[in-house]
Amino acid sequence: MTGNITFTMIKPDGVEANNIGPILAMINKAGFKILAMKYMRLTQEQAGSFYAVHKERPFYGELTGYMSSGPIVAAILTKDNAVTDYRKLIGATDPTKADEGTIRKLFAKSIAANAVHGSDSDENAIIESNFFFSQLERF
Ligand code: IDP
Ligand code: MG
Repeated sequence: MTGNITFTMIKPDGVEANNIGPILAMINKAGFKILAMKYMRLTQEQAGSFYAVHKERPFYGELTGYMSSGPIVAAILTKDNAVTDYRKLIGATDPTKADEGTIRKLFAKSIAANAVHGSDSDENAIIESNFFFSQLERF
């Protein structure tokens, strides 16, 4: 069975370019509801633990530095098949390879500064949601 939540962040480039509103509008238009949301800035250490799965990748330092470089919007989204449908809505990691009309095609600056995060599995959606939100912060 596929789950009905996914976790997203609007990354520092998306915030800096005033794209919070347009990105949230696309999320709502695609049928996702917002269960939880916060506007905050990660420390490099927090970004490092969120992305710990990428610790051995060559871009880990760049990624954690970048993700702590400015504020982000974190949110839990709900919809049937949330993980799969949200990955379709955001498009490929590298915006030059993202399909037309996807969030990353429209808003990403580069492979690192790619506008949004989206969970890659139901299991990670739960882990990532728990990293940012308590039960009291979900509606
Ligand atoms: P995803 O965000 O599409 O799931 P992942 O492979 O999980 O992509 O990588 C996590 C994040 O790390 C990406 O969204 C991007 O910000 C960054 N990243 C991935 N590959 C590269 C790279 O080759 N150079 C720099 N940053 C990268
Ligand atoms: Mg990923």
